[in-house]
Amino acid sequence: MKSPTQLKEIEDFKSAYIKKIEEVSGEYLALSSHLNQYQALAEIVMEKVATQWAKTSAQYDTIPHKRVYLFSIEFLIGRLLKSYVNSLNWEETVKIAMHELGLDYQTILDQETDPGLGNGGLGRLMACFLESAATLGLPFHGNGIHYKHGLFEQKIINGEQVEVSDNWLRNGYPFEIRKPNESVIVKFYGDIHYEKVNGALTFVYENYEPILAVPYDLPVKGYHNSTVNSLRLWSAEPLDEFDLLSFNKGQFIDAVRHKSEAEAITQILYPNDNEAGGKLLRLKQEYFFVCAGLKRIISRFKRFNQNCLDDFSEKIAIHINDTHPALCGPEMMRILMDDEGLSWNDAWKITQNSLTFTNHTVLPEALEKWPVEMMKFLIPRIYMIIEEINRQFGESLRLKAGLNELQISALSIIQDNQINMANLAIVCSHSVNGVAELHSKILKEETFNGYYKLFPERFHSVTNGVTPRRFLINCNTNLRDLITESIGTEWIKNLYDLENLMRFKNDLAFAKRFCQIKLDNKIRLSHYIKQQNQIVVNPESIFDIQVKRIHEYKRQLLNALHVLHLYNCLKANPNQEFIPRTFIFAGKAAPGYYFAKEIIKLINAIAELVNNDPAIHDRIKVVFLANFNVSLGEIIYPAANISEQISTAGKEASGTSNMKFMMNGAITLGTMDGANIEIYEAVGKENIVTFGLSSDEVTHYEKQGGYSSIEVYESNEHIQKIMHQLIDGTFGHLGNFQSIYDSLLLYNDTYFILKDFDSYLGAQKRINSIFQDKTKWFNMALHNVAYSGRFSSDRAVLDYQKKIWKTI
Ligand code: 26M
Repeated sequence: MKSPTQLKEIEDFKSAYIKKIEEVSGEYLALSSHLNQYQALAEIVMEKVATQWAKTSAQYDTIPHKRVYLFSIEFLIGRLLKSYVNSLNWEETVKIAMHELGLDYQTILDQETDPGLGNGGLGRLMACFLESAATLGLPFHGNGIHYKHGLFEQKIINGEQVEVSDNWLRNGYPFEIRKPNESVIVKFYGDIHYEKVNGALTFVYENYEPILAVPYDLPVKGYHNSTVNSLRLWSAEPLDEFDLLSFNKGQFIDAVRHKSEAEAITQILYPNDNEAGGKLLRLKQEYFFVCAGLKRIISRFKRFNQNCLDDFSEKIAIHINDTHPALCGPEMMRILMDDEGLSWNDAWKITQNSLTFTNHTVLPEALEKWPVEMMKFLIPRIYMIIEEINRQFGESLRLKAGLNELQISALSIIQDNQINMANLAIVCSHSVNGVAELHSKILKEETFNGYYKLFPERFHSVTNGVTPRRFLINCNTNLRDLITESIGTEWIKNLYDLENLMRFKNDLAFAKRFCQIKLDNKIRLSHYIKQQNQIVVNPESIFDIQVKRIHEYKRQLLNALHVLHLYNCLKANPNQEFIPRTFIFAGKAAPGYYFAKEIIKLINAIAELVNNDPAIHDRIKVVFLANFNVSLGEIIYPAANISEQISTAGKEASGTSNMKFMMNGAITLGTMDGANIEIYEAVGKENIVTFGLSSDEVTHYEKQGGYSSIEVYESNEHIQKIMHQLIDGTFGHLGNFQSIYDSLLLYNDTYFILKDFDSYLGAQKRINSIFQDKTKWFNMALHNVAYSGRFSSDRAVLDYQKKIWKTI
């Protein structure tokens, strides 16, 4: 029964909506397009959010609470309309109103583009942190780049990845506000020389190229509260022609050239994940959003702080998310000295006390290094400051820490004529952390050991987390309702409360509903698969899923080779008892990463072979879903039985899809890597399936130059068979996979795929036997949901507040 207030709310909503449709489309509702229907809803929702936004900003201005600014080159925010509606507690009203107006709510929601302003884990983590901080009511804002084109859209054509440019802004974007009056100028190139002014030697910076940085603000709304924080994304624009002429006395042609060069800076997100590119434009992006963001933060702070910067670091924390914003160190020094007139020492204190740094990967190819020449050329003043930071740091190591020259050069920010950005970030910050226990331990003992020995107190660990609002509550509404009916609503804001679900471990009615929900989610995914890939899958089969960026260290290849092996077994022994499986893959490969693209090709070739072989009788199905993004994840996570987390131990810093799957009741099949180890601790060894070398064992082999993959090959006939199939024409016109064969046998299998193969096979067999025992399986799945509390990003953000930013 609806209350009178609810009825009125629905009626008010409907009339506002009908009017809004006319405003956005110039048509009556009956004639409006789905896109117009979406735009109208988005505008109404945005108006409501904006009211709370203004209020939150005003409150922050009066209450002097320490603010956190998160600097990140990626924020993978996902679609926002449903999130806003649900966080406004408006879900029911909107759903009923839409229904009564004869509209399909889901179709309307599907009109929204999914902003791909990030590559994967790192960017999505930042979006989860923003959502959690707003839900916790904390003053916490993001600072990043307004890419015109986000991560490419992936199509699969003839089994291969084809990249299509993304255009998330094509229909306009209703959830951002452009703030031209808060624009700032960012300066590139130019010359620096010293001049004597009134007897004192000062430097002059001239002939630089000014670029206008224009902010777009997006509201970040807390769940069921009135906090709305901001995500500020900077867009590069030319100074208007008039200003430009007065700047460089240029001609018209120059002005046009300047326009496209300026816009180029924020045209596109670099599509590499875990690999540093070394391109000038990328360095420009990094400096661009750091400079613009810091300038605004500092000027705002002065405005509300009687023009005084003394207690800046007590009131502001600036977080460097991976090394991409590491220029925060020297840029802050530049602003404080050159613009604000502080001495080096005063500026340094403020800078170091404000900055904190998180590392997200230990892969050597991902650690950013920029050529000195490039830095000097593009941002000469910043280079000067980096040199001076490095000189003083070296000096302090020499004098205070008593290090010799060899030790000092190992810690130097400038090495082999390159700027080591991680070293820069560490030296300029007072805190460094990894993103899971094992990862932080590797940082301390290996990657940054030299710094750890010097400053052990600076090193911390904060395990990642994901927001349960997006990855459970909004995407698995049936499970949400079951949980709420069983244990109340407290868990939504305190995920540890899910432990109360263990009360239902012997409750048959609960178990039945729990399992039915999983089945329904699998049916929903099956429809999607049918529609996208024209493959019919069996929702009763085990849904075994690996979705993440395609990368050698994540070992999609291990998964794929196992599928090929199962196929061989079934072909050899067609009448064996076999528990049906659906293997689902999704993920993008960096466009220039040849080997990752070969892996996609192989998965699709295996799919073609297996899905169409009548001897298999549909007992194995292989599906590669194109264009993995946040929206697709929201359909996939709730439908999984098995969460594949099979990286080579020591390589995956944390992983976050492991947490999303877990919350939705999937069982982790994983190596002892990243946060898998903590999932193991949370659920207990009975409720996870692990396999493979440990990180110590991997390191042990690596120190000896690797293991011998040929030996493993020679002693294992299953492996011999699948290896031959890669090159013997098994895949016919779909191609031979010589490069994969070579990487495993000729180049000694850097990621230990063959070494871990048997152990993986054993783990998969254990899964089969558990799956047959429905009660046991339910129990394991329940444990996973119930103990996922510590993997909420609420917990992660609170840990940062306590340990890193010291805000509570
Ligand atoms: C670098 C240079 C040029 C272009 C792109 C990059 C680049 C982009 C993203 C480098 C690294 C990038 O991300 C690294 C990353 O996503 N790391 C992942 O971070 C997650 C959140 O902490 C962890 O869960 C994953 O384990 C880790 O791989």
